Amino acid sequence: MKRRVWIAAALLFAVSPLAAAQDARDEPALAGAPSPDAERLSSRDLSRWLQGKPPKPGATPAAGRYSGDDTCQWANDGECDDPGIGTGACERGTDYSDCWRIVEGVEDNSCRWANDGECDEPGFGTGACTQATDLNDCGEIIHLRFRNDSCEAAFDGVCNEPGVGDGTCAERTDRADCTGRDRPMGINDHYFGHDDRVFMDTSVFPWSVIGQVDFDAGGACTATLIADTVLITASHCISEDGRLDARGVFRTAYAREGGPLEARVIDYFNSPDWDEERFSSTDDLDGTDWALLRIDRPLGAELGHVGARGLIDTAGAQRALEAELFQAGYSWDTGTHLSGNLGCHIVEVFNDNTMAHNCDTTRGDSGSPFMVREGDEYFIVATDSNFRSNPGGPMIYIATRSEGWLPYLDDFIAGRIGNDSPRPRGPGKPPK
Ligand SMILES: [Ca+2]
Ligand SMILES: [Ca+2]
Ligand SMILES: [Ca+2]
Ligand SMILES: [Ca+2]
Repeated sequence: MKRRVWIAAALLFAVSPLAAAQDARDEPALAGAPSPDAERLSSRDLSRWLQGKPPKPGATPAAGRYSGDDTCQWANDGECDDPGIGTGACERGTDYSDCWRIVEGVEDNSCRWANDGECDEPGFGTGACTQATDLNDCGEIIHLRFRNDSCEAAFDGVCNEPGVGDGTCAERTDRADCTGRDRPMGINDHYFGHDDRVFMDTSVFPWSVIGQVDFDAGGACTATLIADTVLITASHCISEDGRLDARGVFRTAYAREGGPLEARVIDYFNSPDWDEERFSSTDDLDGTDWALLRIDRPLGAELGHVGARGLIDTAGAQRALEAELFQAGYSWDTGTHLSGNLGCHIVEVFNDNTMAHNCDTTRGDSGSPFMVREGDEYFIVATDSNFRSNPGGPMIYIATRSEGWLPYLDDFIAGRIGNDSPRPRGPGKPPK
């Protein structure tokens, strides 16, 4: 066993829209190409790079061989951080051990976790292997590395990256349109073989009430207004090192005329059965991965809010499987945009208050809502939780069903329960 994989990683990797925009500005030119220190690119190298393929080994003259050291603070974390090739978090040449394979086009199976049926690269996999050392398991991710869909013109069906398209997108920010939507099965960025996400208009309900909480303790998760002053998100978003801390700022309706609205999180209530340690080490407590948050301004009175429904309790498991789901969240790879799915489905209902789904979700989507629609009304039936490793098969994506928190909702809205109140003994039994 390497370790359990869960979307709590989103806490480490989630980026605020501001930070993402900053990253985009910092992107180097001709990103992903061999080091500019190397010989000038041949047209063949350039065309291979544009197709997402690394230069052939040996294509770079020895005089231009990549060299350097591991003095960067992000050295040896398994991810190449060299500017022009990787994330750009390190000075050029100071992340040598993580970068040299990618620069020289050496994709191999040298990791000890190679050929175990699970992708172990950072980002796309468990992170147990260095990039480019788990080739057979990670498959065709070469053209996905260091690219995203953060451009304003992403997901519009036209490649807008410079060189290939009209250049209205920065390098490497219009991935789906420039490299296609097919995705390998079994990677953590899980699109079930195909990325079907679209951008949502956050000036329009219900997308206007799906926002993001930037936590004071670090990290960010998606959260949704379900009452004038109440949000629903995932418990793992407010839990770290055995402590619960929900303090943070909720921002929503980014595209609203007049700008986004924001409020402070001032209280929370999560499952009495929540246990971070057990959640992180087993699959036993996924049904408790929910948290109600209270904010200090009635944004729901201004913007409206969605409803909540126990879909399995009210419709039964069979009809629930047929329901069209609407999901949206602040995925790590779509920049400042709210991205999501129109018409994905529950694929299995579990008795522990969870369900598996086929909605395209990734890091940053933690806490994001799965909704059903009735006319103009939307009802949250679950929130995004984690994914389960499934060697030999695609990852299993787990959402926490609303049935778990519905019994507490009225009491939390009314202020009868919360972080400063004693725990109720059970559903519907708040303390006197
Ligand atoms: Ca690194
Ligand atoms: Ca592997
Ligand atoms: Ca585009
Ligand atoms: Ca898909």
